Amino acid sequence: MPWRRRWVCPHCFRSISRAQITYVCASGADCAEDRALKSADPLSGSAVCGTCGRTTTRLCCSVCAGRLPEGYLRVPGKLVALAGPVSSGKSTYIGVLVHELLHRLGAELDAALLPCDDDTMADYHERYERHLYEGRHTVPKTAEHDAGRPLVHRLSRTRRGRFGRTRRQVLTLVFLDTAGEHFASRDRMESQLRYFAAADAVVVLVDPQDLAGAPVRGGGDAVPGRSGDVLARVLGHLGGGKVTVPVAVALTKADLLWPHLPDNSPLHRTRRPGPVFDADDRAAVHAELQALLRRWQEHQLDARLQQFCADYQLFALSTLGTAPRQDGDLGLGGVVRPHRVEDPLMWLLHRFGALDRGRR
Ligand SMILES: Nc1nc2c(ncn2[C@@H]2O[C@H](COP(=O)(O)OP(=O)(O)OP(=O)(O)O)[C@@H](O)[C@H]2O)c(=O)[nH]1
Ligand SMILES: [Mg+2]
Ligand SMILES: [Zn+2]
Ligand SMILES: [Zn+2]
Repeated sequence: MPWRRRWVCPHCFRSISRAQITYVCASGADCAEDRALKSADPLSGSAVCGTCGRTTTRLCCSVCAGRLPEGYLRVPGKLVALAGPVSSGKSTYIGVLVHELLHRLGAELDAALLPCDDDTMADYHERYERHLYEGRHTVPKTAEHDAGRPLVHRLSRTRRGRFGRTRRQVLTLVFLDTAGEHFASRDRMESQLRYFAAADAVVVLVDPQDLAGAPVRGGGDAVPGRSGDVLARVLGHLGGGKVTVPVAVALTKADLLWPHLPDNSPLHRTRRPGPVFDADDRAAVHAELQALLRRWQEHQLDARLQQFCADYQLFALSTLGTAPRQDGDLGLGGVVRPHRVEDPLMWLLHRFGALDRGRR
């Protein structure tokens, strides 16, 4: 496989060349060397630390000092970015999705989720897991000044094709979990520009309470019409003309919608387990959501998507499975019971050719 000339750093989203990628010593506290090991070629596979003499395979971006995931130079994978307005459920989605991939879905899809480094694991626990799964409580609102590090994971899967051929596909999931306020103004949005410019796919979260005609309006922070504005801004940053990368638009908090939907609505169904993309189910859910948006007088949203995106799909998911109590304690006895949180990723894995062939 020919080496590429440039890579996108998954931490600062700058385009970096071979000269901007350096080895660092991985001995930690055992070694005083904290600078980049200059002379070694990043493509050589390893370098020896001149101070402690140990071999290291750890590569960093010399612009931001962020660590590149194992195997990143050879397989950068598809970078998936996340967006959504205030209180749309971004932090909860990250917290629950990563947990599901680590504990349940990974095995079901025969896929491995690898955190980029120890920082990612520590950040994940501190910001999400600790609250949701130990405190049985909602995650705190992301502070506006919080310039948190992006959470970088690699989801890799080996697809079994015909004649026993296998092919590895990697999604590099980069969650830059900023406060939703950052999407509220054009200025703030500039800082996120590189993030979206670097994305190979985008997941946009929408709180149904922000949709003007939805039967669930009235949540504390809800601003009818806001989702459409955010969407327009995000799409505007994805490219001058038509956005060509796949865009997954997901209504969060679908549990609020369920009581208002007929029993036979596809939004009640659960996904058939297994590493297979169910095209019929996908089409049914997408069509149902288009119909609902029309009924809620939100055809603007869908019209914008049709106008600006070459390739988009609508999803409805519930990260918690039910509304939390007023004090933030989780309902359902404190247990997180997600519904279809994996759907946008399943679609993207399918789009990037990483799932097995259907049974049909
Ligand atoms: N009913 C219901 N409510 C949810 C669900 N997930 C999240 N919420 C509610 O939505 C609130 C906001 O979720 P967050 O994940 O903090 O939203 P965010 O997009 O990170 O918000 P900012 O950090 O302010 O940008 C939570 O505190 C919950 O009260 C869900 O699956 N169902
Ligand atoms: Mg948040
Ligand atoms: Zn960087
Ligand atoms: Zn060293």
